[in-house]
Formats: sequence, C-alpha cells, structure tokens
Amino acid sequence: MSKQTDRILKALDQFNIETPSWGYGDTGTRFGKFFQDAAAITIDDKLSDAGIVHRFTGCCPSVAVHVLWDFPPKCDINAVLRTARKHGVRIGAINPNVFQAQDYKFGSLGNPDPAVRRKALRHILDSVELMHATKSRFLSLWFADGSCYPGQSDIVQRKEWFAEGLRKSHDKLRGNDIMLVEYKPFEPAFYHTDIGDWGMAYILSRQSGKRARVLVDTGHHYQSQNIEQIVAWLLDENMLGGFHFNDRRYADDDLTLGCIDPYQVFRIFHEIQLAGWKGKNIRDIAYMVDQCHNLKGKVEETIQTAMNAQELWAKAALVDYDKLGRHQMRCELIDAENCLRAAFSTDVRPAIELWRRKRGLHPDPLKAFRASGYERKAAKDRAARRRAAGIVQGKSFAF
Ligand SMILES: [Mn+2]
Repeated sequence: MSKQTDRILKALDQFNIETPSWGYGDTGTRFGKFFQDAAAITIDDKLSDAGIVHRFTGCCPSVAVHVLWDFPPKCDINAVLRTARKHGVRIGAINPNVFQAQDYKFGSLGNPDPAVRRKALRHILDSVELMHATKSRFLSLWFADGSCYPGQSDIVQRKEWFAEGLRKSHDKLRGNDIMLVEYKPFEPAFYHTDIGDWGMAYILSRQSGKRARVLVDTGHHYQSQNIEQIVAWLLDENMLGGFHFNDRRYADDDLTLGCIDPYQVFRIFHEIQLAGWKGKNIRDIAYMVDQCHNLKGKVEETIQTAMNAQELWAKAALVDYDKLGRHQMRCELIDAENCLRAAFSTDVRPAIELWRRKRGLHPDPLKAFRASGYERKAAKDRAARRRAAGIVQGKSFAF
C-alpha cells in the first residue's frame, strides 16, 4: 500500500460526522415548504434514516437532536434510546429550543422580562439533564436573540444577562461534558444579534467556565470572512468546540457541505489536521451537519454530505507539512500554495473506496442506498401514515 493511501485510511479512521435529526423531516424556507413523501414524521423515522446513512457511509454514528421537536415534554427517553440502538446510532449533541415559543418574541436569555429569562434557563437546564440521561457529551446552544432596530435594546445589558444565563447553564455540566456556544451575525435579528461573531462567543464561553467552547457554523459568517483563520485561532486557544457544516453562496443558505466552495472546507480541515500534527488535541472536536434539505432527497443529501466531508478530510490529510513549513520560512509563496493545491487536487476516491471495502461497506454509498429501495418504501409507508393520521402537508409560510 502506498504511503498516501495509508495516510488517507488513518485519517478516515479518525473522522466521524454527526447528522441532524431535523435534516430528515420536512423543512422549508421563509416562503414555504416543499413536501416529500419519504420525509420523517417521528423521531423513530429520523433515527431510522440516520441509521441508514450510517449503515452505508460508516462515518455517521451519532444524531444531533432538538429537544422540543424530538424530545417533547414527558416523552419516554428510554424508548428513544432503544430506537436509536435498534438503528445502530447514538444520540449526539442536545440542542435546546429557546426560540420557538411566543414568549421568546423579544429573546430568551437576553429577554428584558426576567420570567422569560428564567423560562429559557430552565429549559436549558432540563436539556442538560436530558444530555446526561442520553449519555451525550455535547450541549449545543444557538440563540435567535437580538434586536431588529437601533435603540430597541441595551446591548451591554443583554450581554450581562447572557453571561449570567450561560454561566448557570455551564454550572450544571460535569465530567467531560462540553457546552458549545454558536454565533451568527444576523437572522432572525437584523440589527444586532446578542452572540454575533466568534469573538463574542469566545468571550462568553471563557466567562462561563472550562467546559465551554465555540461552535463554528460555516454559514454564519459575513461574505468572504476567513473561516479557516477563525478555526486556527480557536484551535490555538483550545476553544474550538465543533462545527455545524453547510455551504452557502449568499448568507445562511444551508446548502450541501462543499457544494459551492469545497476548497474552503479543505482549508478548514487542513488547519485542524495541521494543529493535530503540531501536537494539539483535536480528538474532541464535534463535526456536525446543520443543513436544510428542502429540494434533494433527505437521506440522499445526507449521504452526499458525508461523502463530501470524507473526501475533503482525506485530501487535507495529504498536505506535506515539512515541505509546507520550509516554503513558508523561505517565503516561497507559489511553492507553499502549491503544497495545498497538490493535496487538494489528488483523487482520493480510490483510497476512500478501499477504506469502505475494509469495513464491509459498498464502495459507493449513494449507489448502494438507491439500490436498497429504502426511500421508496419509506415514501409509501410514511405517506400512508400521514393519511391515516390526518396530517396535511400544504400550509404556506404565512397562512
Ligand atoms: Mn447551526
């Protein structure tokens, strides 16, 4: 086996990516939803879909869950755990929901009303309990909080409320739990967002305690922002918690990972593997997907996502660090850049196919999934269940 193939196989052994339960259900845009018969209806369906993705890709063993959508109040947690086990996956990051209820119209942890802030904190603390009950390591926090108009809010007052709420959430963690703090520059707030960029997420995480880290959602940046630099800095500060991967052309488009700019994902992966090569601990990074599968088949798009991620991770594993370092020290710009390009241009697919064969997987997960007939069967079964339960798909966004 060539040294290159060996390097790819080792890199793939260390790379898993978590799929989101919400990626399997019907979702849409601000303008409406386009429904799919095969879309998951229940948490059982979602775990079944996630299990299928893992069965064909071998690199998606866990599923991120949303508390209110997947674990409504009084649901049987053990039954969900049994279902996950049955489908060969485990529960991954726990995502509280502090943005959906009417109470949160003007925010959650940053709401001027102390009763709403308490309600949000209560829900997050309940989510930590769920995290312990499901043996998940990650509490994944995203807040829609912010304001839409100048003068609407006292920005610094809200920062203090956030610091307090996050500290209290962090206090409930134990052992090797990790609290992930996500940021986003805008949407749904269009003037200021309480946690608007990585610096704010970093400050709040540092103030919360040693188990808090920053979560980088690749779609949550301004155009042309250098995400790999943010990643490199967070790694160097031991503050990189994980990722929500998706791709975009304009804003938070939630498109398939790597579909618009695969070289950017490669550059992010390169910074991570370079840090690992330099001795940083990169084993605890949570690689997760946060996409909206509106148009493509949901399971197919998730499989495509996992395959794209593996391919770009494998390419990033091929960078010659010694050579790169020498060119950097001599300011040999073209040669240094070509070090990255050489790795990026390598066709890693045969090595990835070999990795799959060694694990008893089909070399082409998408082809194998299509041949399995799973989607046809799910569409028939779920359409019938929707009819029987009187679930109507067809409401528009504002009606
Ligand atoms: Mn996200």
